[in-house]
Amino acid sequence: MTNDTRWLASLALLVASAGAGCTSPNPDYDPPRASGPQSNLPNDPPAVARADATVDTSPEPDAPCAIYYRDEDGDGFGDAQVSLRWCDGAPPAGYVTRAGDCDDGDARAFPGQTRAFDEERVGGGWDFDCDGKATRVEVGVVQDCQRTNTGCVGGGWFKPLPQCGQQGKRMSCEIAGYEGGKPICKAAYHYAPPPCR
Ligand SMILES: [Ca+2]
Ligand SMILES: [Ca+2]
Repeated sequence: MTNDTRWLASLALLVASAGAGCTSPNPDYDPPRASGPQSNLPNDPPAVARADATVDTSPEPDAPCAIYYRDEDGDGFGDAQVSLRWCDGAPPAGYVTRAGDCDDGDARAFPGQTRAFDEERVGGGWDFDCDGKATRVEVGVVQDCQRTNTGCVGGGWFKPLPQCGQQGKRMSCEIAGYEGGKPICKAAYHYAPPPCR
């Protein structure tokens, strides 16, 4: 080894030892995050900022237009023949979103009605649940009146059992008084149509 080569070897050793002991921070190094995607690329944006990169600053859209139906009797169902298109949010007074009322002048008649009635609809007919049919609700055949400790039981319809809208003979059992603390029952007769819906 010549003097020149010895000098070059010493210089190389000095450079290597200086690099091994370096502790200054590297400006291009990002420390690892606690969780989420890891990167040490310079100027890497935070994960949260990337997730919310799109921000909707447009104004709230107008309320959508809808068709509303006149509800004259206030039963919550409107007349399909009387409707309007409304674009101002809340429904206009006297109008509802549901159609299907088969008699908008009689609040007893609406889709889904479960009660039955023995007085005809205001608009005529006996279809109170708006299913297109007048259905007679179960009509019991007449039974003798009997008293219980608290009242009277029995009564019912005489045959032939009437159809909706037809007059039929019916017997009811009523309390006429008390004897020894127990009710006295008597039969009462009347003619009426059966309950229908
Ligand atoms: Ca109605
Ligand atoms: Ca019906």
